[in-house]
Amino acid sequence: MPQRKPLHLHVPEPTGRPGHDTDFSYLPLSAAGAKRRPPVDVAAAQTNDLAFALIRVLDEDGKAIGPWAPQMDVALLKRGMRAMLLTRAFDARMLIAQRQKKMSFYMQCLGEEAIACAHALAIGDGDMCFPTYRQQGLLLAREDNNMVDMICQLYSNARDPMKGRQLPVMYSSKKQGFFSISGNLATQVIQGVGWAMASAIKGDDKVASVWIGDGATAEADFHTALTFAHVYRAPVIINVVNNQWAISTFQAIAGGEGTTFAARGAGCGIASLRVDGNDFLAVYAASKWALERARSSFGPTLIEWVTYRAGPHSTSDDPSKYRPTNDAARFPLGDPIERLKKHLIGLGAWSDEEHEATKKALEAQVAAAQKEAERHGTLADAHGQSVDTMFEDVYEHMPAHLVRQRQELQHGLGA
Ligand SMILES: Cc1ncc(C[n+]2csc(CCOP(=O)(O)OP(=O)(O)O)c2C)c(N)n1
Ligand SMILES: [Mg+2]
Repeated sequence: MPQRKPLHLHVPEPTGRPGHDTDFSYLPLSAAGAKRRPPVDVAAAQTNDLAFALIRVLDEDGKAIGPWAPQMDVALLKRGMRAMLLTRAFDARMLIAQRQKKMSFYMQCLGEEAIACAHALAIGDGDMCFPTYRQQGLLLAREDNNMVDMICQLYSNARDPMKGRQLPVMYSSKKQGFFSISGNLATQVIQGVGWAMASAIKGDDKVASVWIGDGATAEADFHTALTFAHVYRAPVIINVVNNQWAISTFQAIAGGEGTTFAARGAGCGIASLRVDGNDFLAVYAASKWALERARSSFGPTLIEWVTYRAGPHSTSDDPSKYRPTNDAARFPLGDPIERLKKHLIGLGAWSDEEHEATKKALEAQVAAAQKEAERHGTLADAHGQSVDTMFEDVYEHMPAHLVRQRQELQHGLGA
């Protein structure tokens, strides 16, 4: 009898760990301008090659090249630059505020700013985003954004629009097309696809844009949502932000080894693109393409945005324990702000001086909003909502047992 070899499992490992560099050759790249741009009514199967490519617009010199180079005037590009700088300044200041105990928790999107900021410029009023906790740029890029409200939410203070019922960073703003964030990862993909289906059933013209990280795609909800999106050609964009990490877990553990996250869409009959997420122009162009496709009832698009989470997962994380500290600097797609800066300077529309002056002005804007928010308290000085507000906003008419419990609480607190 021939001896059979014992079976064994494959457990993917990142090539880099603290003390030795990552080999980024695991990430297939394409040259800027190299990939075709199909018409927005293309059959989903005709995009399959684009799920394994990397759509890029900005070349090494900061020039916009190829069929995906979008029509963006200088004013819009500068708006994008300001949005990214504002997002970075906001994150930096809120990180310090968390260390000062003014909030319990914070999450930055350092290195990923182009994705939410460019997408925000592409999306239409009335469209609904179903974001994760790392798309603060969707709000910060909007001209009608209220930064004070955002900081009050982070502080869980008396003016917190979420009344202290949500973890800090879980903003919600219906008016701004920013659906309440769910801490239960992947649930929103299914909800967002459902929202898009409802929009089509009503005969409305609004589309949904749903967001998920590489790690969370391993959840069953993601796959169920893809099936619904495909079957009914829901007017939705499914954004998978592949920032290489899910806390301390490398993206290969969620299934990124030997295939791509965009390929999940291709496998489900959904038009799929894999895009350089640190290329502001590519993000804008791909977002516009998918929006037009959805709005014309040609069906959903899945976009994998390739980027790198340059900061810790959250203020509770220490990435130096599981990855090399120079990883973000060595990531082959660079920094999104530096790349757009090079492009704008190349156009003769920006300079180092203007960059620094804009950064300073935006930092002052964040500081002023923070000061205003602090008038309503922070977590540290316990100026939160009164406890008995937790009984409100669930039922139109409060049931008797809750009225009784609230009275007991008020009585107990007063005693
Ligand atoms: C269903 C569920 N499982 C686990 C968690 C805990 N958790 C919060 S964030 C996170 C990592 C998610 O990584 P990814 O989807 O790649 O998004 P990223 O943080 O990189 O933006 C995990 C495991 C959760 N919130 N919900
Ligand atoms: Mg991730």
